[in-house]
This record gives sequence, structure tokens and C-alpha cells, in this order.
Amino acid sequence: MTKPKLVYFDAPVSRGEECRLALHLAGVDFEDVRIKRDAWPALKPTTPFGAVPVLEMPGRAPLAQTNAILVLIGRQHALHPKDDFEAARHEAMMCHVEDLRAAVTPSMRMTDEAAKKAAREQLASAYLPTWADGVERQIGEGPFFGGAALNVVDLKLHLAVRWFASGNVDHIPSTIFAGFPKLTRLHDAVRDDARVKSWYARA
Ligand SMILES: N[C@@H](CCC(=O)N[C@@H](CS)C(=O)NCC(=O)O)C(=O)O
Repeated sequence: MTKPKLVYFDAPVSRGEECRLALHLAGVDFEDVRIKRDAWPALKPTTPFGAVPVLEMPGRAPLAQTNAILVLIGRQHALHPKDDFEAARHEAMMCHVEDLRAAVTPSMRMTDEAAKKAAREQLASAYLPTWADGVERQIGEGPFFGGAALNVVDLKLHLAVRWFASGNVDHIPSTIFAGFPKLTRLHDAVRDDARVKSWYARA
């Protein structure tokens, strides 16, 4: 292996897309390995924890856990704070995004449509606004989480907002985070970043 390899499913979403964007913003030439769903069962036991994304760096053991991958890329390429406390504040927010995924994921596995609708409506009325309020109160002057510079935490928050804004999460309004101006501004600032645009403009 001569260059880093990022392994994830073939979709521009969630944890894998956070890592791809981080590598792209960092200017890292990496192999973007996209697994087909039918290939996953055979691959799963070969990964460190039975999940993706996995980052493989030349001469290193495969690295799993999205936040660890993001912090590594961030530290190596000035996309994560140098100050220890500010870095920990960013990492806490990255954990907050993972908490959001953990709260929503059970409803994605529900096959009973009525139970799924009830779970999603409960998320929309209570958990999600409280989650977003916790983010909103931690963003300062912006537009990004730590101020003027885009860091890996911003990619994570952007992907979280984009997930719901897509309208693809049944029974949760696509406008669920519209009442949170700082979070919305952060989402838009990441979307409008020239490096992010160039990732989506590639052939
Ligand atoms: N805590 C892990 C969770 C990873 C995870 O659950 N990844 C999902 C895709 S977003 C996955 O691999 N799902 C397939 C499976 O668990 O079999 C992380 O943050 O990377």
C-alpha cells in the first residue's frame, strides 16, 4: 500500500463521508474504497471492530472508530485545535453527534411502521430539539464551531444536519433544525466551503 485507504459503504453519507471530506480537505491523496452491501458480510469480521469506516495508512494497523480517524486527520493537517482544552471541547461535540446517531439508529431497524412512526415522532418532539439546543449553546461567533476556521467537528455537524435536511428520515420534518440559527449557519458554511464544493464537483 502506497497511499492511505478509506473503506466505507458506497454512499455519500454519515461517518464514512465525514472521513472522506476530512481527507479531501486535508489534501491527502487517498484510495476511496467503496464496499458494496453484498460484499460486507465477508469483510465485516476482518475489520477491527466489525464496522466501517476504517482508515488504512501505509505501515500502520487499520484504524477504526470515526472520531479517532477524524481527530488523527485533523491533528496531522491543521483541521483540529492545537490547544488541548479546545480540542477536547471539539471532541465532546463529536461524541454528541455519535449520541444522536445512537438515538436514531434503533428506529431505522424497526419493521413495524406504526412503532417506527411513534419512535420518530418522539425523537422529533423531544430528543432532537434538545440535542440541537446543546449544539447551539456551544457555538460562538461562528460561522464554524471554533470560530472562523473549519475543523473536523464541523464536517461531523454538517453531515448530521444534512441527514435530516435531506427529508429522507421518515416522520421527522426536514426543517427539524431550522430554528437553530448557529447550527444552520455552520451547516451552510461547510456546504459553501470551496474545498467541500470541489469534493462534490469531482467527476
Ligand atoms: N462507533 C463506530 C460505529 C461504526 C458503525 O456503526 N458503522 C456502520 C456504518 S455508519 C457500520 O459499519 N454498519 C454495518 C455493521 O455494523 O455491520 C464509529 O464511530 O465508527
